[in-house]
Amino acid sequence: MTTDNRQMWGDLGIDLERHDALLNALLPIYKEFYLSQRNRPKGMEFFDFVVGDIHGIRVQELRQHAMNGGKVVATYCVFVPEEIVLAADAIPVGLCAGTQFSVPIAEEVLPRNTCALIKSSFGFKLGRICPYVQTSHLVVGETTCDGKKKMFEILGEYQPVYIMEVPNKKTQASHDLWRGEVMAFKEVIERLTGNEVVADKLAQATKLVNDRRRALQRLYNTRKARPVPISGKDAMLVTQVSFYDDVARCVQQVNGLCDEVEGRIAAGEGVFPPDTPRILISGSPMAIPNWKLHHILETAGAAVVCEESCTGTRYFSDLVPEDGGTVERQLGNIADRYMQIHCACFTPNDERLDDIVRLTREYQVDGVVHYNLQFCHTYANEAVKVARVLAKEGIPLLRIETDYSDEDAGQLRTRVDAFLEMIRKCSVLD
Ligand code: BJ8
Repeated sequence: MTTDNRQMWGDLGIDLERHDALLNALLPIYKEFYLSQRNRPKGMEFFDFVVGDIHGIRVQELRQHAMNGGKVVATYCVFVPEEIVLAADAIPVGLCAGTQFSVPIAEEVLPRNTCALIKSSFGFKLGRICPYVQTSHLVVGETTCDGKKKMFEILGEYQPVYIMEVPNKKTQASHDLWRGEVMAFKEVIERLTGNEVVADKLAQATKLVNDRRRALQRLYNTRKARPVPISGKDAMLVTQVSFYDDVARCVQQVNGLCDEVEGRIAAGEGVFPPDTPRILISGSPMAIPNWKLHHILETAGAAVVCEESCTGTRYFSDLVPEDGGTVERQLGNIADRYMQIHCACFTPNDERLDDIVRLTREYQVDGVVHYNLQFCHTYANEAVKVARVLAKEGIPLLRIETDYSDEDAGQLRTRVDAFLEMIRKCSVLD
């Protein structure tokens, strides 16, 4: 932690005492969860550095951009089209919302029976402990779930907020509504930056964001191998970091990591033995630094091989067509691609069920853990259908409802142990 960083955080209005406490809590957890893993790919060193310097160089870069007259646009949801932000020479940054640290601060204002992701993100702003939100000129919210939607109204009292209306159905009228929202967002970003979104720049930005999607798809494809060449914890960290790192740098680092990991596959090398139970996690997103469930599973003898979530496949699965054309046409393509994100806020959302079944096959999964943040009603209710469809497929399911605290870690560990035991017994009987 350098004096320059402290100066920068002070200038950003950070509560330094709280911020010190956050970093002092976070870094030992990272060491325990991540650095204790054996046989990690060397390419993870970059991501270790990024976490070790979590509020350092990247914040400096954003600040420099702002000092040069550029804008920083913060987001909380994978529905916000980053292509448009980048095309206007602004920088999109996905905000952290994955720590218990900021939850009690948020509970001074928000109802306690709100999901931890919402409370964590709001607490970061209220407690002035996140330099990313302090650096941003605009927070873009969305009307996905009720809790978020209403939190954004209150957040707007502290920070400029713009809310995109995400429809709740997938009808033609919903598609039209969303296309209109994407067009309106372009105008908001143009007004914020003073830069017009022109066709060439939008095509370049689309290619760049697609490159990141392709790199993450490539990384996830390596996890289909047996033995799995990278831990679930590491793979998820890569995705989490990609939400706020520079997009081009991230593409380069992820592809470099993939070169190495693909080499491991060719050499038959893995991080866990080949007979390790393979788990798909499906459900609510896991924003950085939420590593709790992965850590419990992988220290209990499982390998997390895929996440069907917005910090997993929903983030990068589909590409935007890169065939260019007018701004209007490209925005239409962007809108259509984002409507393929199967968030539980949609009704019906059967495509997500199809995705889960398909992923269990592609990743040769032995069991699914449905991860539900407490008080997240959309995913909790959708879990009923997930359970039915997996029962039909004969795939074991463990439903977990939790928050960011450590209070239930012991109980979760017991349930995970029993689940893995059951999977092992089933595979012996097969
Ligand atoms: S597209 S999943 S990132 S909304 S966990 S805040 S749903 S109560 S995060 Fe999400 Fe966009 Fe959907 Fe993805 Fe509400 Fe549930 Fe909390 Fe959630």
